[in-house]
Amino acid sequence: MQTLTFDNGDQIPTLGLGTWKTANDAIKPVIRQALDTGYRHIDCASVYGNEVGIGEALAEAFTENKVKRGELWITSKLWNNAHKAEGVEPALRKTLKDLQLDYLDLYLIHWPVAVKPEVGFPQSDDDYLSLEQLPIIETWQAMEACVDAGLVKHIGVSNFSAAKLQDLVTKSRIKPEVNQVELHPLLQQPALKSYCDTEAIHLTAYAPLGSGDRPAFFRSEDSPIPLELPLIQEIAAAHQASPAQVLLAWGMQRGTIVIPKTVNPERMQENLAATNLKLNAEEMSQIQALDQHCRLLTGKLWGGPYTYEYLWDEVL
Ligand code: NAP
Ligand code: SBI
Repeated sequence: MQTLTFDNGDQIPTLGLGTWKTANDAIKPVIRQALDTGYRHIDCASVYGNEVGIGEALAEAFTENKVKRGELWITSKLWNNAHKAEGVEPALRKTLKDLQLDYLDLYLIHWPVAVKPEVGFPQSDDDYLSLEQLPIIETWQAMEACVDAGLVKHIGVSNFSAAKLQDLVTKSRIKPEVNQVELHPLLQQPALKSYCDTEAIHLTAYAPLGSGDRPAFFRSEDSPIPLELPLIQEIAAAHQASPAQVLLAWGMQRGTIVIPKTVNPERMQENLAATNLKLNAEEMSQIQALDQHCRLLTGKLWGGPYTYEYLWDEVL
């Protein structure tokens, strides 16, 4: 198992299983299969609505002595409606109850976007709380308290720009150790990567295969498809590997963690085997040249004060 190391020596497997879009009533066999295949890192979130099913799969695997808790890396995420200081620990405790765990390895603020506690998905501008009304540092201090309480070992963020991350780093007692963002050859985010490298913050790549099954709401008609890029297919053929393996190997070789989602047992095996594929320096630099700064999951899903420019600290 290939890993990256945290300051305290803890190790996160560089390849984990994504769980977004797998329904609660379908996820139990998927997690059981993943553990049997050798996955030791699962990426979860309360908003995916499937943590109960994941918890049942984990509990069964522990009872059957298939794997021990200490051998797993379990990440989950705080949803946007629980950013108020008093909402953070209850949200984490709900996730722990659903997952049937007594601690998480990593808990992330899912988005730098706050909505009112009674709102699940915002429908109108009135559903939002601005970052002036609810500064991220207040949420972060409640995350730090969860570490102090032994409920989570590491804390981090997701969908944070370098500017938002830097602001948090300067204000935090426990520094954010991970930022989970969209990363694939069409969206390489070199400036964010370089900032995270400097601060020793691990980057996790979501949608590392291009999120081909993302809901229509997130798609634009002419989006390119990373798995279908001719260069990716040529490199795959040269290594007798699959395009998915090339995308994942590229992500890991540039020092990021990848969390491909699949419900298919053969693809699970294929994706995990990408840890054995080594690309050469020329292939790495050819893939580097594919960057188009193209977000496949656009940040245009939020309203209120959370415009694209405000969210990503860049102009569209
Ligand atoms: P993804 O992993 O890039 O792509 C998933 C799609 O690729 C599915 O359609 C899957 O189909 C297919 N696939 C998997 N392995 C394949 C292979 N070897 N060959 C061809 N196709 C393959 O997309 P994602 O699920 O959007 O992202 C991964 C994970 O990142 C999520 O599940 C979630 O855990 C996390 N995420 C986090 C955020 C965030 O805001 N923090 C946002 C998005 C995603 P099958 O399942 O049918 O195999
Ligand atoms: C959801 F369950 C619902 C909406 C949604 O929008 C953005 C993308 C996202 C997310 O926030 N994290 C994901 O993995 N997908 C998502 C998930």
